[in-house]
Amino acid sequence: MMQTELDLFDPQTPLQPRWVGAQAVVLPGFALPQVQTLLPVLRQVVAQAPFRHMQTPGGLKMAIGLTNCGALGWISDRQGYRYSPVDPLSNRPWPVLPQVLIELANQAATLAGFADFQPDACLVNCYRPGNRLSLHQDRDERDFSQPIVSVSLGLPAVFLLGGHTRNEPTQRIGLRHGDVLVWGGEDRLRFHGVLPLKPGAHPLLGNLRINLTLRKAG
Ligand code: MD3
Ligand code: FE
Repeated sequence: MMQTELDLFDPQTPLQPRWVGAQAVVLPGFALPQVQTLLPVLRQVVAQAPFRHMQTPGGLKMAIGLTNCGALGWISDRQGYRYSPVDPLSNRPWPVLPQVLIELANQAATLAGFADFQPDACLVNCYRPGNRLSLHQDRDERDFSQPIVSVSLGLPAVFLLGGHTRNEPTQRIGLRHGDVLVWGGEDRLRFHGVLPLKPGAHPLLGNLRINLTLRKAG
């Protein structure tokens, strides 16, 4: 059965942080206590700035649906990848970054050893079965000494964590509903990606995986 709640009495419940790099840690189920608050808040964000399939600089349409909230949002078009203070669909500022997300990210970053993390951007990725994210680095932020915090919701995924060059071997890391991943320091610029999402039905999100990445972009 798929995990929907944290069962503290289940000895299998993974509560231990798993360090997957010197400064990269998975906090299993860390977001679960906030999920009932997060989902309506996310619905509000998507109502103001809907998921859309952005163009890559090469002219292809991305399969993953994207939107943003916060002072800055990550965008892609024929001009390239960058952060923008306005949603190009509406020419209006992105929806406000909800306080519950700022606090969740700040608490997770603190546990991982990054004090005072103050995100100003949250990229929201929406995966459907078959969608994948090819190996890449996150290099569009101003200050690489700032960590990134990701929150996984809905269908589980296999995350690929590589090295500092594209050709190094990757480790596979399972990410489930409610898991939070924090990475920074020497792991901040590691190549990473997501394997094709397997079909399934999550009790709260159906056939979707939503990934939030909280960043200090500006
Ligand atoms: C560890 N998103 O939006 S988040 C992205 O699941 C992105 O949607 C993925 O990569 C997703 O740019 C992965 C977790 C993640 C992201 C980047 C990392 C973990 C990382 C970079 C280095 C090490
Ligand atoms: Fe990334």
